[in-house]
Amino acid sequence: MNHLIKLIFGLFFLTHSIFAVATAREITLETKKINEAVHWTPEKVEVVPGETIKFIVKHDLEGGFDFHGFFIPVLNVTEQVTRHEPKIVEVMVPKNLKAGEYPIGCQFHPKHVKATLVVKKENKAKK
Ligand SMILES: [Cu+2]
Repeated sequence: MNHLIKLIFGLFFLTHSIFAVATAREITLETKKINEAVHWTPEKVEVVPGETIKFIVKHDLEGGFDFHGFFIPVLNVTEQVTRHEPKIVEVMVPKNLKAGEYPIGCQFHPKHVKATLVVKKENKAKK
């Protein structure tokens, strides 16, 4: 009986974790130096309300700051990304988040050029 319960729990967690992996969409952002300024790139990141995003955030620039901030206020994301230590940030885009453009910045460096989180309307992306 004990084994059966363990098996059932095991199956539950297994299917649950497979589901989580399948639904998170990976988006990679990295620091780039353009005209002496550090940017988050790509410039635009498109998401749809209700989806789960797995951000893979990289800072591989040599020289300059050893770390940068990964700051998306609208998604309550505030992280620190150290050189050569990619950071994985998994977050769900709220279903009720209004379509529009929101900043992806760096909370440490005011001159760090922001990228833009583009929130699309939910049905548009399914066409
Ligand atoms: Cu920065």
